[in-house]
Amino acid sequence: MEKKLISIIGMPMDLGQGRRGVDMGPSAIRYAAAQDELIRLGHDVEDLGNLPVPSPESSIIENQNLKYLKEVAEACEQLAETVSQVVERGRFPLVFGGDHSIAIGTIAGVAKHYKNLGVIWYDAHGDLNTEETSPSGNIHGMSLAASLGVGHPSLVQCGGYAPKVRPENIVLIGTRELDPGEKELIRQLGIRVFTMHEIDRLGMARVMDEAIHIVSKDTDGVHLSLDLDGLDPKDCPGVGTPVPGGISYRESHLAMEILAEANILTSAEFVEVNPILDQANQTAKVAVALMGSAFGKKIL
Ligand code: 6HN
Ligand code: MN
Ligand code: MN
Ligand code: MN
Repeated sequence: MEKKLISIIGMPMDLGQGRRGVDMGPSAIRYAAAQDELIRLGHDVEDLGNLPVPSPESSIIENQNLKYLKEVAEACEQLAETVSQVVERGRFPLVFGGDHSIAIGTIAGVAKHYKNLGVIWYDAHGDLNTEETSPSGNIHGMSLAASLGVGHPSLVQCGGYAPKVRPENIVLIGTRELDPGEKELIRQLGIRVFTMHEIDRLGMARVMDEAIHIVSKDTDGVHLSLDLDGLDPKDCPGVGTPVPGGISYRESHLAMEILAEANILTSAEFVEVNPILDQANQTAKVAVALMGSAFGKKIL
């Protein structure tokens, strides 16, 4: 892989979901030596530090169906601005979360620089809820819907425009838990979903080949949104919404290696690492290992 100019941005967000600790995700990923790993692979890496995100103690829930809407929306606007500046400087935005609500900001910052952005959503979940369909009111379960232009205006309009992505340019990988409203939206929009069933049946190599075909067809950029709960909780215990029966460590490395070979990524985020729920920072270490593979690390 050619040398990439990478800018790390930490987003210590935990307002998009119900459990404390995911705000420490960026520190945990840094502690697992993300920057060293990327430099070892020959890339130019700068770390822009963390953006400010309010804590739950200084915030109030005004709407149980859209918890911390104002705070999440404001923080995502800031993230969108920072990510956009990184792209303008010709660099690759690499965002460390934080819960998955931050994807609203990352994608808002990236998508305005592309005519058609492809998105790979690597996750146990669809994150395709709205305030009407969400069982929890947690915004981390709504971020992909918002990027598609579906949901509350404060989220949908992040960055001042909508939608960010078209349904035909996104793929979900590793899906194994969808709420009824999410299934309906998937059918309505015709989104391609590679559930665990497809991964078991076709194998990860074929899934990735098909996924890459979809996200790179008629697109000029591809964003990877990797929720660590896409992996099996045995490999990644440090996540807030674990779902058994997930993608294995090896399958995930293969997926990242195939992505590196295709050389299509223009931005990425690694989210939902919660060190409080983790075992000896294992989940952050997996995040860094996968980053290595995505950025060109080979065994031989
Ligand atoms: N994530 N579908 C559930 C909800 O509350 O909307 C879980 C969402 C999980 C979101 O893991 O990023
Ligand atoms: Mn997610
Ligand atoms: Mn998830
Ligand atoms: Mn397309």
